[in-house]
Amino acid sequence: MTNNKAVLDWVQEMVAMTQPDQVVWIDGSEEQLDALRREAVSTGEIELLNQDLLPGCYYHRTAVNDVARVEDRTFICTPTKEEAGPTNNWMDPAEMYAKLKGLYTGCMKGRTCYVLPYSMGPVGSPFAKYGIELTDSIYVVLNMNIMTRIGQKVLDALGDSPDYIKGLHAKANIDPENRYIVHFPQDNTICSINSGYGGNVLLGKKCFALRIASYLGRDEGWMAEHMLILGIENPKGEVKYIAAAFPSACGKTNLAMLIPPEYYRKKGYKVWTVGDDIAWIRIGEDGRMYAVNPEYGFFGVAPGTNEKSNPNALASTRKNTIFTNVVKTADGGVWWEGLDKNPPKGVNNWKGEPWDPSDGSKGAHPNSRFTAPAKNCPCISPEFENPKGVPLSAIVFGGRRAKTAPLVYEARDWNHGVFIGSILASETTAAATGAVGVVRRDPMSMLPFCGYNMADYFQHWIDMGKKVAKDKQPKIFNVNWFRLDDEGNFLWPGFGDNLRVLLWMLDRCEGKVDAVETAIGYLPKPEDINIEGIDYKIKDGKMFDESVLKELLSIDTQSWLDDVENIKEFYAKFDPARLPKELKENLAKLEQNLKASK
Ligand code: GTP
Ligand code: SPV
Ligand code: MN
Repeated sequence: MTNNKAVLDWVQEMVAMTQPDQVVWIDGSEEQLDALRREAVSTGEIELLNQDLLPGCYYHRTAVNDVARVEDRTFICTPTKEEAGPTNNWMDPAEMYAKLKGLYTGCMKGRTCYVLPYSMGPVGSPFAKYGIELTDSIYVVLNMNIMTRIGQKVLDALGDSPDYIKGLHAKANIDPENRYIVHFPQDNTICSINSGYGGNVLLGKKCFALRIASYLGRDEGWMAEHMLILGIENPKGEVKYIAAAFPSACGKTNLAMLIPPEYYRKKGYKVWTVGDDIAWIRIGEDGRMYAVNPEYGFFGVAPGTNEKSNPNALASTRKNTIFTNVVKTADGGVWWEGLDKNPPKGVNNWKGEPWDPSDGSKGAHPNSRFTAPAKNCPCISPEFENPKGVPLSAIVFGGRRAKTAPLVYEARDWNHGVFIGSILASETTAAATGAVGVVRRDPMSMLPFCGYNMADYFQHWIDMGKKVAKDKQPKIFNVNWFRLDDEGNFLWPGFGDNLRVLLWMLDRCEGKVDAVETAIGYLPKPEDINIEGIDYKIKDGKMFDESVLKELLSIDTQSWLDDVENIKEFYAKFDPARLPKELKENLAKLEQNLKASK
């Protein structure tokens, strides 16, 4: 399939180490993919779902101990520990290569090694980057076929160039004690072993498009971010684009596909999805920031997805989709918590065990997922494949905060916006193994995904801002859809109604509304967030109204001062010489402002 010596030599070397019985190159043809689907069905690796209900759809269960990203087993192996920084696990590259060699040697005996060429970004576009993943999992090949552009066309576009990202994945024994997800940024290499779960094994996604790409982007003057990209079309037909960084399982897919509330739909507003997880951002010829989605599909959280919360995501999963760790129903359909109020009876849970929904246990894993082609999405943007990307009007950061963070606020300027991103905090979710619901700092939602020292990453953000003229810089905002009342109910309706907040942002970008200057940044005047038509019950006897909006826009100075102490502790992890002075200045200013407003 290729004469590329750099590719052939590397494949040969990896095959000699892993010792598969066969090597199969993936050309991307439907015939080959279909044969693989049949083979995986015959071995039970995947199950065919009801083809009348869900044509082209398959079902998969992972090992019970292998259901999420493993941050404690994810490494950035730069030559020095300082390059990886205090927020990444690090090991000396030579030591790690030796350890991995021990684990990989002979691990594909009796198996087939698939050689999978893939592209992040449209093949042949100047912005695309290519990778080759070696894997012994048909499930991985089939998922990568949905999530990326694969096959012969990628090798043709790569030609003789040695400029590709090497990825070696082996399931081995799915042994959690020897599970490693390792990045060697200087070698353009990713090694993954002993997992079969999404983000650990679909190497084009978090490993390449974020960890390796963030490293490349710093050197090459662009940015790889954990962001959705959406377009908002107004009744005049003008479309403005927003990118938003929220930590895992904090609402990117939902916001990217939102359906405007009826009030806005009637007026002619539309939302277009460009991406739901990853944005590569470059400065375009006109000096503005442009974002592309390097992916080709959605690897979305299933629980909570329903006809009301996210009909576009649901519609995207009705054909040619792979479901992982959800419930398979008796008629060959799928179910998960939050799909509807009728859990199927007499079927197995995601673990494959008999399951009784009335005992309170969950049928689907909280991090169960669908892998759906982006082109299935009813609101996929016409610009989805535009190799130049879309111009950004605004950048949004957000997390899950029960208290403290208001519904929305705006940065005073780019550097203040970088500061706001750097202090992003959120409650942990089921998307990674470990405790759920613990507040942690997750700068730019990149804590698990930054491929180098995060202090240098902050500096890169500051530097990128300097390359863009002030009037062309996207405005930066922070949002929190997850504020709770004292009984744990969401105060804000969320989902489609989030558009109301995005429209305030666009009004700010166009200079159409004023804001209130506060200690933390600019807040909306409550009357500038349109709440007409909101019909949201917070709890029995309490409907959303203007007073709730005011509460959502209030700032509790003491809890912010407590947060400042926490931010200081977080910043103290970094080498003070590396942490940008602009961030330290903004932290000092925040503290000073809060004290003055007390
Ligand atoms: P990753 O794929 O892990 O990066 O997640 P994501 O950021 O795309 O999150 P997603 O949109 O899948 O949402 C995760 C969970 O948050 C789902 O259970 C949603 O139902 C819930 N969620 C999303 N948006 C909102 C919102 O506006 N309000 C509330 N209350 N919940 C939301
Ligand atoms: C996330 O955890 O942010 C995801 C899912 O998007 S995974 O691909 O597993 O990383
Ligand atoms: Mn994600």
